[in-house]
Amino acid sequence: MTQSTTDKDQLVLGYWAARGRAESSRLLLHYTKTPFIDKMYQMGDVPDYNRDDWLNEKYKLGLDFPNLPYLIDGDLKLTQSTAILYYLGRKYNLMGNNPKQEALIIMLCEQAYDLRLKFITLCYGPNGNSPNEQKNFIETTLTENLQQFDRYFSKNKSQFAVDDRPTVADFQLFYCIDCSCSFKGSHVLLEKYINVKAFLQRIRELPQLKDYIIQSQAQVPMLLKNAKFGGQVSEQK
Ligand SMILES: N[C@@H](CCC(=O)N[C@@H](CS)C(=O)NCC(=O)O)C(=O)O
Repeated sequence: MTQSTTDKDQLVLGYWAARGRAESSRLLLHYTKTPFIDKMYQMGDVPDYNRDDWLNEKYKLGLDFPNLPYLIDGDLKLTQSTAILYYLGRKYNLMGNNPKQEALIIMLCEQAYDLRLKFITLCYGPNGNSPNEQKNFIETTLTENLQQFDRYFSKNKSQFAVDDRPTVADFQLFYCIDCSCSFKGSHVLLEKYINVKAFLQRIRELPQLKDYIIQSQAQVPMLLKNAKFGGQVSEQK
């Protein structure tokens, strides 16, 4: 991972030492082989989850709306994870070839993000570790979403989500669906929704991403340390 370097022209993507809201952009940057500083802030351990590593810098970076993730690209200083993702998509020509494709990309990204939001709401909530709540999530939210994504992929004639080459949608869909299938028992659904399974596999096997995905899943937790589920690497599939 590109943790530190001295080139001041390099992009800087700042986030916690977690995949979280930064990972789709990290996937894009790795896919495009863009050198970048993957600035990871450390959160303290239980019980305080000290945030000083970030707070010491938060208001010194010149961000209009200081938050994580942030992106610094020369004089452009951005926050809001989807603004960052779409900016990188435009910059690296991964936002489709026409307005129709761009609209589909945004729809898919937001749809995937909504699923992930429901997943993380459970993970950070008091019942994130409850097998019953996890089972309920799998049987309701996850089933409904995978069914819809599966139907979309079965109708879609292109090789990737909206085109014959990857776009921003592929990184967001991959990351959000893959995370949301982390509870024990989710794999049964992936055996049923084979178009979703095939899609995830196709992204996982992209030569530009293969090693990075294995490495980040092995080393970087999905969520922050204060999550009831997903804050430790050991909880990952
Ligand atoms: N809507 C924002 C939410 C950003 C956000 O909530 N960031 C969390 C981590 S996921 C954070 O810890 N921000 C640092 C802060 O609030 O100072 C986005 O999508 O980027």
